[in-house]
Amino acid sequence: MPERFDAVVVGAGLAGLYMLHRLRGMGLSVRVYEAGSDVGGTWYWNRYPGARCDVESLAYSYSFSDELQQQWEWTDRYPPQPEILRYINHVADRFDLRRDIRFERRVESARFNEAECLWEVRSDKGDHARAPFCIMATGCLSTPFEPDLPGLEDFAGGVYRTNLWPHENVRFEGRRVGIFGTGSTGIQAIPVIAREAAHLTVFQRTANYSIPAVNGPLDPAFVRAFKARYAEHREHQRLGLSMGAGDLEAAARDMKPMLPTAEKVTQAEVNRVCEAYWSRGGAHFMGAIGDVMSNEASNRRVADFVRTRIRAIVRDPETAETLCPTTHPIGTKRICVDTDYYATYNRPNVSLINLRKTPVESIEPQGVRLANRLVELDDLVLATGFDAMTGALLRMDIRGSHGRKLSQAWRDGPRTYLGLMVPGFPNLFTVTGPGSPSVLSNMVVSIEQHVEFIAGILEHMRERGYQSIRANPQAEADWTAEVAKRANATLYSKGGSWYLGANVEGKPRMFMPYVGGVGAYRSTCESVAANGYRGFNFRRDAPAATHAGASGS
Ligand code: N01
Repeated sequence: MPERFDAVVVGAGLAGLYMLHRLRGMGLSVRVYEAGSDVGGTWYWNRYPGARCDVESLAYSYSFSDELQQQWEWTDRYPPQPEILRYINHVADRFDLRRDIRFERRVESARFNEAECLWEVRSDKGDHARAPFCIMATGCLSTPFEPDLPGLEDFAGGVYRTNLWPHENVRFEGRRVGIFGTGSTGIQAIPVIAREAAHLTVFQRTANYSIPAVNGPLDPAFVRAFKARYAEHREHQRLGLSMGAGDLEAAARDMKPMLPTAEKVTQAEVNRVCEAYWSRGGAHFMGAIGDVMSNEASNRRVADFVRTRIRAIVRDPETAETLCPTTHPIGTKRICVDTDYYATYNRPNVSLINLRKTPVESIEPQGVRLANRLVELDDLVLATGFDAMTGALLRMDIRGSHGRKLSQAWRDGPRTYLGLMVPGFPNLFTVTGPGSPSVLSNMVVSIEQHVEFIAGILEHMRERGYQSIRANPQAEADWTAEVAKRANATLYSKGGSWYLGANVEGKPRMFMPYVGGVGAYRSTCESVAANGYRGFNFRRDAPAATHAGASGS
């Protein structure tokens, strides 16, 4: 027997939990389905050694409850995964969220029942929920990407995927470990595994730019001063051009890019400015030069600075050269933030294989077969990333009006209105979907904004007696064009990154996140709302009825 709710939410990570809290606050009945055995989303699955957020603790947290933000104590400048997971569990308990969540349920299908204006949501465990609204809080980086490594299933040792890391403690003492992947995840895991393993071999396909985190315990006096002005800091995150993240001390002092461009000054001047940001640490480094993401000459100079730093840290010149990124402009693949990443290659128990020179032929039971030799290994770690942004949505069978599949609607890439809705899929929302700032921003800032916007829409509908909301196809087309225009004005398209779907063979190449900044995006959403939710069509009757409902508001 199907169960009936006002809304079904898929996912119990930071997005799903806040969505549940907001909807419940509106008096709605909600069912949340979560594939994991507990809350946490990305922070539940990604338990690999060294996992840590690269947005600062005091920013990477909910702002919706002042009591919560005042009372929760973060330990480090950048929060480690176990601490974030504790925080999320605390939130779930504090707001009594678990009672509406069904764990270990992977949603397999969501189908719109046109006649009754309901979503029919089914899980792999046989659950069947019906609700007028369905909200996908499925995360942007939640579907692991399985690399093409022939023979992997024959490997005799342990195979550990960073994004499906076992809950029990994995020990690498005395073991020869190999790792694939030098993105944000690999760069965090490599220094930690290297300290434990007998030997670590890094199989690098693409060298990446990484900035030292300069992590450390938070100074209590700094935290006190920061919390005294939390509201101001939150406002800065919401409206700032810093994508809602950045260096909090700098934000506190309203630090602007120190040079508008690197093009017309000497490299020495560029180095001086970059050095100031490098020594402060973190992804805020990308704010040192104003036009780094739009001017190739500026970008090259910043990249040159990073390569100089790599050569200064890594003692073996050949290893240093292999680690110097040359395949893409800095920032066009997500900038990495590390602790001791480059210095790890000075350890005698770490070796680096350049897969562009010696590709993998196959994985054999004893290790990795390269063109010139076999690297014998006891364990393999795969830090090979995700089918980002669309993966989690497309692996469900989502069907909207007239049974149209989402996979069909997105055959040429994800097209949305504001990253929130897809035409033809009434009453279905995506939290931080493609076409919104999402992965280019502090995710918690973007999650809160989307959840509050969706809650606002539902309130608007309730007040006016509307039953359905649909994104207008023209609004979707205009917004998709705007997202592309913004991206094309930057260097992002030159990165060949997962932002473009480039890491997954056969995935349509389309720059998915909105690069215009969280402030501009928020103003757009506010203006849409103030104009009766421009671009959305509302109806009072069930959509199958012949009478055309109100349009706009
Ligand atoms: O994944 P990635 P990730 N053989 O796609 C390599 C967020 N995050 O998990 O570049 C050999 O960036 C691949 O090589 P290449 C953050 O947004 C945040 O590291 O395709 N190598 C690449 O090196 C981040 O951007 C935090 O040539 C293969 C790597 O695997 C996003 O998650 C921490 C291969 C994949 O890198 C994803 O990061 C961690 C093959 N067959 C992650 N296939 C925070 O701190 C793939 N690779 C918040």
